Amino acid sequence: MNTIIKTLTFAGSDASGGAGIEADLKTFTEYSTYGLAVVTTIATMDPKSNWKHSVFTMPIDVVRSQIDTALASDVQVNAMKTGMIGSVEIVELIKDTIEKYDLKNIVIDPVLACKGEDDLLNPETAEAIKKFLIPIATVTTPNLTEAGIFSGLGKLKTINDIKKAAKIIYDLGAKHVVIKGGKALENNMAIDIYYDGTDYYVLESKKISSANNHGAGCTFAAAITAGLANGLSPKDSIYKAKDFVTEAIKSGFKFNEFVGPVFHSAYRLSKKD
Ligand code: PXL
Repeated sequence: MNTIIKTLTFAGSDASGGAGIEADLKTFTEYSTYGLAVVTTIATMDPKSNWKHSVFTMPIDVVRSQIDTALASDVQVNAMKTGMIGSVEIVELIKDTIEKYDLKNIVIDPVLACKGEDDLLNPETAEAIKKFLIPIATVTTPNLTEAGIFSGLGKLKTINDIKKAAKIIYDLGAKHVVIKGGKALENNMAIDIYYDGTDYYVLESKKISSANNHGAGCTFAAAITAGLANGLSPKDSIYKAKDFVTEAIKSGFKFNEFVGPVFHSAYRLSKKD
């Protein structure tokens, strides 16, 4: 049936289910879209070593074969996103794929590190994301660390710093920039700043005192993607995604002593109460 709306993610797998393609596909489904996924990396976490992350990057041929599979349908993908990408060559392949298939509604979530992990993914990969993907983004959703790196401003401490970074990232070519301040800013509110090239919007929600927010960033970007796929404007997609992820965080739960993921079905279930 050609009326089915399709969403595509290029992201890493998080077997614990909160982040990565697991978050993306669940979110795509919550928005009543048909999700497709190209796995770029597999992240694992070691329960015997304080949940230490390891990242296994997919061989380029395997990524290419998945792309051929995912895009083999005659019906266009309505929107797509990127998440964790393990290598420069995969970044370049994604850019080439976007051009070759003329993909539209592109959400770039420039994941450079998992929360709590100090090591950035390979810095060359960060450079490649900045050079090849940010310029073709319909929407990009860096967190404070990522926005500091892409803007060259370093540590962003105030709303004004964030606004400056958003403008610099917009000037790299992204049409809509949302910087996720989240809980990091010293304030009672979880604040994100959205810049569309003309205006700055402050997206606020009450800080939720929950440690169970693993996957919030992926879920937010996936919700924006699915909003765009459903025909919402970038602005409406971003605002709805903020509500969606706020509910998901409110219903986050303790998975084990190390991690608590968000619950991706919470927005839908909250509407039924
Ligand atoms: O939250 C960032 C992130 C993205 N993608 C994958 C991850 C993580 C963090 O754990 O595992 C696959």
